[in-house]
Amino acid sequence: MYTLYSMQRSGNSYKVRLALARLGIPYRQVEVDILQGESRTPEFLAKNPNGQIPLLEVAPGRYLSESNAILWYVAGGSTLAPEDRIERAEAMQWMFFEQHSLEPNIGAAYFWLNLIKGGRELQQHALEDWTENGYRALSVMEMHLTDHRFFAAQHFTIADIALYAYTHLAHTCDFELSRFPAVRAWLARVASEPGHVAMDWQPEAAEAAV
Ligand SMILES: N[C@@H](CCC(=O)N[C@@H](CS)C(=O)NCC(=O)O)C(=O)O
Repeated sequence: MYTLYSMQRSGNSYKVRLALARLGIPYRQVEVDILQGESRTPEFLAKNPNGQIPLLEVAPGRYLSESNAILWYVAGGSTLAPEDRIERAEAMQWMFFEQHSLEPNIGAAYFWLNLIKGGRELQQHALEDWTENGYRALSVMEMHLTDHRFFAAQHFTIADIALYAYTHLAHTCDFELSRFPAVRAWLARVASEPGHVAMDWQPEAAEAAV
């Protein structure tokens, strides 16, 4: 059985929980509190030298990091991971976009405004850039979703899971989504997919970090 090192309030970790739930794959979950430095201990760094979650133990002693790489691994062979050459490349295109244009802006705003006490004051200058670039990313998504139901392969894929994680949190960190009707319709579409779970959902086998 997989072991997922994850933090409940981490959007990158939520991507993996969402995919595993949707695929009906059982796993053991270990909560890692990054705010307490639990991803930077020597024990954790031995598993992921990059000191970040999510981290999936795919076989004893074999670890995979980077949320979107984990999505490709767990979804491989399912309809969530397109196999057709161009559809696969399009899914990757949107997952790279997520990491380069969405997560560093909306993800950063979410982290500092929701998880760090006094984060707004500490990051006032950076917040302006995150807001501008986050809105730009939302505009790109809006343009695509105006005439597409999903991001790749014309059906729900891991590209949607990757983009959903931080987009569905955008309203919690000052982003006003009323300007993006197609994005809001897509958020509702993803949330109504069979097997969808919310960010606070945990698998039955969840365990506290030791
Ligand atoms: N590109 C990575 C980013 C992972 C990431 O930023 N993880 C954050 C939590 S969402 C983390 O572990 N931060 C703790 C740290 O960097 O010390 C991914 O997509 O998995």
